[in-house]
Amino acid sequence: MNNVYLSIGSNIGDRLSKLQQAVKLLNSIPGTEVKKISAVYETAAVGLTDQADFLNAAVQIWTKFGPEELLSVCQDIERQLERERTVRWGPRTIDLDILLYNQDNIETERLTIPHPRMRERAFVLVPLAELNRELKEPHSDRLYRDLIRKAEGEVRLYREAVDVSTFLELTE
Ligand code: A4P
Ligand code: MG
Repeated sequence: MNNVYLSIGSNIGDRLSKLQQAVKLLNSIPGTEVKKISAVYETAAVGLTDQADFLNAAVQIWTKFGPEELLSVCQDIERQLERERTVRWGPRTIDLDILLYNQDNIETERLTIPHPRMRERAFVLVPLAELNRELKEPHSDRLYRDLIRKAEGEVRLYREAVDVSTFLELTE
């Protein structure tokens, strides 16, 4: 099994429900198991700032899928949750990004892992470091939690961390 960390985010409609549906769909795929989910954070938009606040969380999964297959799985879930893919960095019902795949460095036409912008983004680093405080950048000694101080964007706790089955039952 491969140990993978994902970032999930939503800033349109029922944001919490979109995160829950994404986690549920991930968990329902044979060969993929959601191990842990961080607290949910409400975050100011980074990049294209003139848009609604996001809910963001990080998820740890175990999966039998290779990186490219997993990307297709994530994109399939985005489609199922009717993500409107109009503007880059713009509003979306759901976004699933692969942050880390084991401790591999991956560079293909479709995929860059570690995710190229993750180390600058508080909405990624805060939930990620919460899942695993000892997590380091592949091939470097930097702990992700040590990058938080210089990272960009406002992050507020929205829902405390709970186990995966409780998370799926939270209501707004
Ligand atoms: N791609 C390359 N590497 C990866 C990876 N590690 N994981 C490619 C996932 N995809 C990866 O992504 C565009 C292409 O990136 C994919 O087709 C895939 O082949 P996308 O999800 O279709 O488009 P996007 O998300 O609009 O663009 P991008 O570049 O992924 O944007 P980001 O960097 O993910 O930023 N602010 C807050 N507060 N919270 C957010 O969640 N999200 C973004 C999106 C901007 N600002 C935000 C948030
Ligand atoms: Mg994305």
